Amino acid sequence: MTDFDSKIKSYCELIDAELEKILSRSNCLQQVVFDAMRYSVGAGGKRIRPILLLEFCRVCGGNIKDALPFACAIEMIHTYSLIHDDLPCMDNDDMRRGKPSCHKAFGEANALLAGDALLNLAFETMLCSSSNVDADLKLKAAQTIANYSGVDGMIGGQVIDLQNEGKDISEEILLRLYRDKTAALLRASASAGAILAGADEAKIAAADAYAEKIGIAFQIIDDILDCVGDQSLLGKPIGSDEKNNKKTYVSFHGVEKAKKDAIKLTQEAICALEAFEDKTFLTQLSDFLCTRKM
Ligand code: GRG
Repeated sequence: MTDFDSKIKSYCELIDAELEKILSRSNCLQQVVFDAMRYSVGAGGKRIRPILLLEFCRVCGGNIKDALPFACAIEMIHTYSLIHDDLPCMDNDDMRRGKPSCHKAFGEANALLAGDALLNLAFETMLCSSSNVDADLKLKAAQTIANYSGVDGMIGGQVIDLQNEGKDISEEILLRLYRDKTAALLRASASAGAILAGADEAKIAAADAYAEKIGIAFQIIDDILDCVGDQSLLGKPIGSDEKNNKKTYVSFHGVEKAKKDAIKLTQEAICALEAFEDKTFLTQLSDFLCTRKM
């Protein structure tokens, strides 16, 4: 195993153990919703957002144990967005992370409530965390996460996406959509990690700029995988964008240019890491995301 793989593994173990602690509950009257929350959180995501948060905290001189509640919170917000996105009133997807989506396994009402509950629990986890981090920094990190995941960020992106379904949108709107729907939560993760470490504004801005670039590249890669990916690795059928007549970066430019542009954005992201002394893992993570198959 490479150093990079073992670092990913140890981050994932730390995050998964903490998520398990936060979400474990037995024999309560609302058990079904806890089961639905645990089912979706535990369904095998890559944990990219919490890893980014912990690593930016570390490279800015912070203690990753102190940032762990925030890392779990960002994964809970990400999972809630996937649960809601799969609902029949949104994308109506039956599979997620290689398993039946939450509403297929637990019914629509329970899936809706599991998503809502994860969002609330995320904020409770951040605001009640008993770490050594200064209260002002915790507040600033939670505010940043609220802003990027809300109506001016991820939710806003989802609204623009739904409103433009089947329409002939411009490339400018498409990129705005990618920035809000996909890059915003990655920006929240990187910025919150730097904030919790007490980084200065220049470092927070560099973390944010890095995550914006890899976020847009991430969505372009997602479009490529939907076209030419391996559905057994992706855990969901491919070709859904074409089937739904959805405008994507690939439909504008084709797979080859999309690949080139994702590489260019990744290189620009790596340039933003100049602000940090220890950038080995983040550089490797950028390349890993750019060449991912799932
Ligand atoms: C419903 C509020 C609300 C928002 C939905 C996140 C989102 C917005 C929709 C999900 C579908 C989608 C294509 C989102 C773009 C971001 C993206 C590619 C998410 C998948 O992230 P991964 O690959 O997932 O990190 P895992 O399963 O590895 O965690």
